[in-house]
Amino acid sequence: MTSMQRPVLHQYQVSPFAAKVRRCLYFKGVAFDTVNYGLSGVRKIKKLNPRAKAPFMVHGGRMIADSTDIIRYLEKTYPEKRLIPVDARLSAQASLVEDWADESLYFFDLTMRSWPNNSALLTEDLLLEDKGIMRRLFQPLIPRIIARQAYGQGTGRKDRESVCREIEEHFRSIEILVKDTGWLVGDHLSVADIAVASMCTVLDRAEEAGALMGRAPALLDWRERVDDLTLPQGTPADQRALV
Ligand SMILES: N[C@@H](CCC(=O)N[C@@H](CS)C(=O)NCC(=O)O)C(=O)O
Repeated sequence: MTSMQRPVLHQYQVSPFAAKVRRCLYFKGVAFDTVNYGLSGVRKIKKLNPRAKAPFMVHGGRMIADSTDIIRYLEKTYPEKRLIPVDARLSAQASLVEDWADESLYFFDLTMRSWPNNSALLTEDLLLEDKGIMRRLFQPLIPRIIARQAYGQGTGRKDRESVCREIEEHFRSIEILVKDTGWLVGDHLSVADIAVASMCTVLDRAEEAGALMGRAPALLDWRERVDDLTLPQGTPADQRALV
């Protein structure tokens, strides 16, 4: 293990991208510090990360932005417990699955959680760090801001029935992929499992996605396996998006 200082993860705590990085750190047994931001922290984030997005990590005088790049950095810096397969074909598969989680599943999360029946929980989650006037200012705007992001990407333009049908198909695909070895890629936990499980954890907070996952036993078993290896022991179910 490196003798450098502890990595510092700058994050929106509820972000599935931050969760993905934290799970890698837990799995690798790397001690780290966090700096949490609320929605009112965008200006502070921009000063440290010109892309103005979180998570980003500061370590050994470097700033690394984007969860995918952070994990590649962690893999190089702490290679002891690998999360990126050595085999080129498996590594390519893991990379594609990770990108699918980040760029497709994420927008199902934004779409479904901005629906009126889910938006109170979404608002509560996103305002975890915001207090006072900023909280009151953002509160009524959040579902619309999130729905606009999902609309811009496209998933948010689809009717509810199509969105539910598509996410159910994605859950079925996950079940098929984990059937033989227990893992999405190859026969070990990889970054692919961590990226998809992180998205499933937040998707679970949408009533409809939670109900569909509840009818996917192989997916639930696989999530338990991933959680056992990548979350602190004994994390209660309702804290799995946050630790
Ligand atoms: N590709 C990035 C996505 C990060 C991302 O979209 N973060 C969101 C929070 S979940 C964010 O910073 N949004 C602020 C913005 O878009 O201005 C990653 O993997 O880290």
